[in-house]
Amino acid sequence: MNQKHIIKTSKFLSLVLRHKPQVIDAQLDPQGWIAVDTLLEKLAQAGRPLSRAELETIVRENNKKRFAFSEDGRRIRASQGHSISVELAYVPQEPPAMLYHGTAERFLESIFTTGLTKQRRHHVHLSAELATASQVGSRHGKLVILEVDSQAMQEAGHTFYCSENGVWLTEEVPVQYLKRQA
Ligand code: HQG
Repeated sequence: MNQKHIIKTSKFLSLVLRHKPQVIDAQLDPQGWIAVDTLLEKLAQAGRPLSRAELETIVRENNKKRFAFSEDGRRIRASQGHSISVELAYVPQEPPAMLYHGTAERFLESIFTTGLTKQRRHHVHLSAELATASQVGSRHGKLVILEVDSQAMQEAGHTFYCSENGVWLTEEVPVQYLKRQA
């Protein structure tokens, strides 16, 4: 598998495991899992054949560790980023004192009116690393980095979760905890 094919397949897997399992006539369980055998079978039937070894390569090499196998290796799911309803059983965790959110300049007016809201996902996504926030924000347009006072939020009773691949998640970030990075 070359790099291009890996990325293309990985994007298709994100679609299936986060947003639209129906595109390959598959179903996820309430926690977002699907049996690996079923997934491979459905992919083949949909004309997108993938071997177990190729799937393992994708899971291992994915730059953001978007997918995870169950402990016994029989099931797979996306670690975060779903738009369909799943219960990932995240455990609340204490965040670093400050987190970052990368976004596009054109969203700022709205963000500084209502705060960061989760849009079509289940949470607002934040990162501990500036580099990650920059990448995320650049996808949307002219990059702006927002600093989130996660310490003050936590003290005020907001809950934070950390996904298996290190993305920080929370319900919303009210305006008073946001600052545009100079
Ligand atoms: C913005 C990727 C207007 C928000 C990344 C963002 C991440 C508002 C966009 C993960 C707003 C939503 C998530 C408000 C938030 N008014 N705009 N009140 N509140 N926004 O893609 O955080 O590659 O749903 O700033 O790496 O960009 O998929 O969220 O620009 O971890 O694995 O609305 O997606 O991961 O965009 O990215 P998204 P995001 P994957």
